[in-house]
Amino acid sequence: MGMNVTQKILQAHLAGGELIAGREIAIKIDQTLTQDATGTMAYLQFEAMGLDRVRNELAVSYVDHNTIQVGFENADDHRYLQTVAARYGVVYSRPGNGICHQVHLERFGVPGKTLLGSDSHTPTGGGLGMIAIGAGGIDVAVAMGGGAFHLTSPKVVRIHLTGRLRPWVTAKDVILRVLQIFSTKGNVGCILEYTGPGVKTLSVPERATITNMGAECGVTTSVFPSDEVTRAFLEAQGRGESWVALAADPDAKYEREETINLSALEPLAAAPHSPDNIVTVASLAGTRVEQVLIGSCTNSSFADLKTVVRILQGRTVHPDVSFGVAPGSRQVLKMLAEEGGVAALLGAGARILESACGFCIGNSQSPSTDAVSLRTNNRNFEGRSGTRSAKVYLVSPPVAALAALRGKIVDPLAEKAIPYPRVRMPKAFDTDDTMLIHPPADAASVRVVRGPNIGEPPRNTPLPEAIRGVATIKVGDKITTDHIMPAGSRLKYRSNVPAYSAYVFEGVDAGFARRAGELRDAGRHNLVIAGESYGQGSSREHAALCPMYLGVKAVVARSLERIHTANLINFGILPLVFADAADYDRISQGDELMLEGVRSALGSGVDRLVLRNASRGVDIPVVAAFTSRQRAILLAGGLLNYTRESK
Ligand code: MIC
Ligand code: SF4
Repeated sequence: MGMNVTQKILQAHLAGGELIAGREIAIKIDQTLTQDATGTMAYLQFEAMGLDRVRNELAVSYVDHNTIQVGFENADDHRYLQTVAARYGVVYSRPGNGICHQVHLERFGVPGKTLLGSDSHTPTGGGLGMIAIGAGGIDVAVAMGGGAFHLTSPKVVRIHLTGRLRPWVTAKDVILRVLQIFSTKGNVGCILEYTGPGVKTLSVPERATITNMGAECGVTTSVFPSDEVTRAFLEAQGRGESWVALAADPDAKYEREETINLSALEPLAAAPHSPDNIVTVASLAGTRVEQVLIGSCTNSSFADLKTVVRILQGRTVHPDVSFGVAPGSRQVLKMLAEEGGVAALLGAGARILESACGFCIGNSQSPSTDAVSLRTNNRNFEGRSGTRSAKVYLVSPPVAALAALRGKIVDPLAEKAIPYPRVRMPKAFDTDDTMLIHPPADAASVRVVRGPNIGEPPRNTPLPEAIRGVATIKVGDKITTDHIMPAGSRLKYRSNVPAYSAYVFEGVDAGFARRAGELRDAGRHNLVIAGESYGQGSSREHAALCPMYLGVKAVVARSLERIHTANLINFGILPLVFADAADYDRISQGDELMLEGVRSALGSGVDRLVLRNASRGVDIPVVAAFTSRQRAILLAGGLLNYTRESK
């Protein structure tokens, strides 16, 4: 039987299990990437594993998130990351070299390889025909140590592309359409695979925009075939030898199929406060805009920014709009500068921002109170921008550029004054890699430097026989990891778990951390009660690690997202699902809850537990469906304890 691209890559990397959708498989990981906000913990965990050198083909450590450097903490992290990379054989991408996903696509991605990254947008690599998956830092640490990555064998969903994008309609509109079809929930365990005649009309960076933001659907990853367009991109990056052709067999099977006619798409936007709240740009025309920001790992390629330059050239940004541009990489910025694009942007009144995550993670450029902010990134969760009352719309770079000029949202299809600039992909990119530092061959004498803000990752205790405590918090649907563990101005505590833990659920219920800490100190347990799709969004394992530190032992939800579930297990927190979703209503915040005999139940392979709500005198059945490996990790109190025990 024919195979699709996903199956071909997974089959070639299979290290355990069978490719039957829904079963657990283990795959060999060729490449890993980390970024600084998740990286310090990942390397501390790698060090705790006691290996002498990374064992996978290529490990790259990027510094792109915490580059704002207010106070010593970020710079201390960078110094640790640089020295630990040299010590253990990791390539170090210096701050200023660009956003991990953009740089990895340009300089390292290889069709047909597997990539595991400690960032949820690692699927960007799918634009090059990789199986590129986001995971928690500790899973990446294990992969750097040569260990396999465990995942659910995916349901492969085909997205068949026909037609060709019209002027002013872009790859961003394709992925916004995908989000309209699939939404941000209910897609756990799926991989989106793109096929059809429309594929060859899209450049690699356009494909990468699509696979990048596929992360918002909650899928495992997204993948494109590798074709002549891929070859041309790699050749232009001076890496033509990395190219291999990769396509689905004509009789390949898929679990579900959707067709998108690129010719019929129109400019779309994700309205506040969710990436799947899709509306047409035309329906927003006339909305006044106070801020426009172009950049992020979704939309900051050379072609994206050149399109923006051509729209803005010789024109001036509206006086009421604060307008910033963050090129995705040093390569993009340098090439724009060499062509005069930076001068054109400055001439138009742009603020040139660092080639880093910056505004996207909310560590700068917070909008004014109640402002409408148009951004080209991938997440518009409430408060992520740093301003709770702001209304963030996610759009394509040309839609953003037009709004910056006019001070209001413009329907580009009705645009008369400015012709749509069709930008060609360059024949050769600037491949200056001087901000990549390769590790020395003999690293035994390298001293790893840790600043005072960098603490050991805290250890959990083995799972107790009984969990007895309180529903310390009850939250609703679609709680993201930004709700659980805010980034933005709190980012500098990423390497200091006790300090960072004070902000768990900060924007949802500022009293949570104090209450949870008090219960923990009194020897009781904390339980989190949640609605649907708990743990959407980022891969940050701090959303499990910090609750663990506060004594959270279980999360009971209507449904849970993939990376967060894995992170909870990795830190010894039980992720449980209501057997009957209606039982969510039978628990209130503050109720006394008990799970008796959990250890024995898990040890014996039982997949249902009874949660006793002592405050109401009711028993609630909950699903504890884990693989035998996950049970062992939970019993040990997390992956670090488990890895030590199984040595
Ligand atoms: C994000 O976009 O939310 C982040 C910040 O890149 C996160 C990683 C992190 O929290 O460090 C992600 O997407 O995984
Ligand atoms: Fe950085 Fe934003 Fe991309 Fe996350 S989504 S990696 S914060 S640019």
